Amino acid sequence: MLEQLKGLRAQALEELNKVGNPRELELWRVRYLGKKSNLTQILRSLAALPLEERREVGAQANEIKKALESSLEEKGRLLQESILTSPRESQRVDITLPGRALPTGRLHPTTQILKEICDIFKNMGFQVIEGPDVEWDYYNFEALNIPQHHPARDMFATFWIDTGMGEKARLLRTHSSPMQIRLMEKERPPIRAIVPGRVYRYEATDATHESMFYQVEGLAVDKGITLADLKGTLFDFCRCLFGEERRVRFRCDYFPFVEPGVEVAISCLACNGTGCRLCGHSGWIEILGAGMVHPDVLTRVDINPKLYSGFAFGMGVERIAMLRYGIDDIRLFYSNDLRFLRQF
Ligand code: FA5
Repeated sequence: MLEQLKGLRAQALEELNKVGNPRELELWRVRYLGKKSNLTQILRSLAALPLEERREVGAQANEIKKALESSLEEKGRLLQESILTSPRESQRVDITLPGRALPTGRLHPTTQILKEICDIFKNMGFQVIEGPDVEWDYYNFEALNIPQHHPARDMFATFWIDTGMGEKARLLRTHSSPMQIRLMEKERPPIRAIVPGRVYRYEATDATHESMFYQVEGLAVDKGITLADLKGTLFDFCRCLFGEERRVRFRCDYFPFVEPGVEVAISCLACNGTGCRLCGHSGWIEILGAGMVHPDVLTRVDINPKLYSGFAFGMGVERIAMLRYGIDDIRLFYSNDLRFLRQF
């Protein structure tokens, strides 16, 4: 029996060496330490042995049992450690594989051109501020010399906001010019600021008209500001954005809140001024309206027009982006077509 015990120990330890996972370890435990294992059978049969043999075999069997139990415990600990530290085959990372390119986001063409426009004016000393999209009739029209029933209201087809009280007082701003009033109400000259933001018009869309688009308003008020300052500022701006080659047209226009009023157009990029669908066969694309701030507007915000004068302008941002990037339809900007957006 002593020989059998020796062999059993050697075999058990040899097999334990080959165990590679917790499942195999459990099978090993049942085989060598379980109720039906040879070792347990030997321990149970001790009572039937003569006293001398019982002592010797009993001591030996118990020693082997203890040794196998501690080997089992040690092996369990080692297996657990290796599971935690070495990833399974399926989880292993092949560091020799080339990396997968992640799709990167990019700025919308409107955002890109807005940033460029703001940078040009910041370099000229203009501060950048923002204002509300939902506006009062007073700021959008009244304070800009466009009272109720003034025909100029037809220039700005308006989205009115239903206040539930039946009156037309709140609206989605139709242009960025209301910010001229808000600015001059708060600040005293010298003022030099631009205001980028969304504006809304209730009108049919076509290649150069959207119902929601961006404008950048500009305002400069100080002593001695003249139309020459306005012209110089806008020509400089056009040169910075479009380069020396592009032709710039500066001619009279009418806006009730400026006197005199002007509009600036750029020679069409698609046809180079010969006339096409994009420019309505005129060869020019209008990018902004401007003028000298009307004395009545200055008076309304308590700025003395005898002492101060100023210029203002409002430019269409998408129209500028169209000229800059050669886009021939403004409706592409907000149709969320990734094939279009990925080009910028
Ligand atoms: C105005 O909105 C005036 N507030 C501009 C102004 C400001 C004049 C300060 C004098 C002093 P106008 O409606 O022309 O003007 O619009 C200005 C620019 O916005 C246009 O030159 C054009 O570039 C752009 N624009 C106008 N309507 C649309 C439209 N539906 N879709 C896209 N861009 C437009």
